[in-house]
Amino acid sequence: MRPAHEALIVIDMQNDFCPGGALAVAEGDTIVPGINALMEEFRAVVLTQDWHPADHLSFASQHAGAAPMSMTEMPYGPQVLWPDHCVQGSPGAAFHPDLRTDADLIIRKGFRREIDSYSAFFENDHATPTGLHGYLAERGITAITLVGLATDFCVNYSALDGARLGYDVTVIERLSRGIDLDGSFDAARRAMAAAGVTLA
Ligand code: VGL
Ligand code: ZN
Repeated sequence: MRPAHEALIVIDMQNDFCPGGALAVAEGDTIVPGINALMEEFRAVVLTQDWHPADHLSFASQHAGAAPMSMTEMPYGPQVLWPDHCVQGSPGAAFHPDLRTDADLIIRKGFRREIDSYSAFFENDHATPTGLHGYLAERGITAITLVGLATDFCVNYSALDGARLGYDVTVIERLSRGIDLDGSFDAARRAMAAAGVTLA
């Protein structure tokens, strides 16, 4: 059993990010058994859930003529326009049916129409908090292990924010899978390594 100051954070293990989903990550479903097993080791387990209104501005469908996976400029910076995914209350937003959901906390993110939220800690303006940092700090947690989807987006942003906030951050690559949009997978691995994140 891990010490009480370590938490496992399971990022966005939802149907829409698994094969057959709206924004499927290749082999996204294959990591579920390993994640379930790892939960046994941790005294603190947090799940995140991508949770968008149907008219979320990260959806290409909200921008006339925009193709999914194209880029746009938002007030907070560049933003990928995604296919509609993880719409609040839809089957695609539900956790993978085999994922253990007996976690301590579920953090929902991306629920404000105007702003996307990849990181478990901050929205994409890097300023609006999700509340996770306060939760972990109050529990005395100083080390976090990240697994889930997608390595190069939500896992990456969570790892970088976690390191910036002073956590000891580990990403278990065997229990994460990436989207890899224009080299984003290698770029994310390099950014995490440079930030002092342990890629295990
Ligand atoms: C994610 C794209 C859009 C993720 C969420 O979980 O990595 N990626 N929304
Ligand atoms: Zn999303």
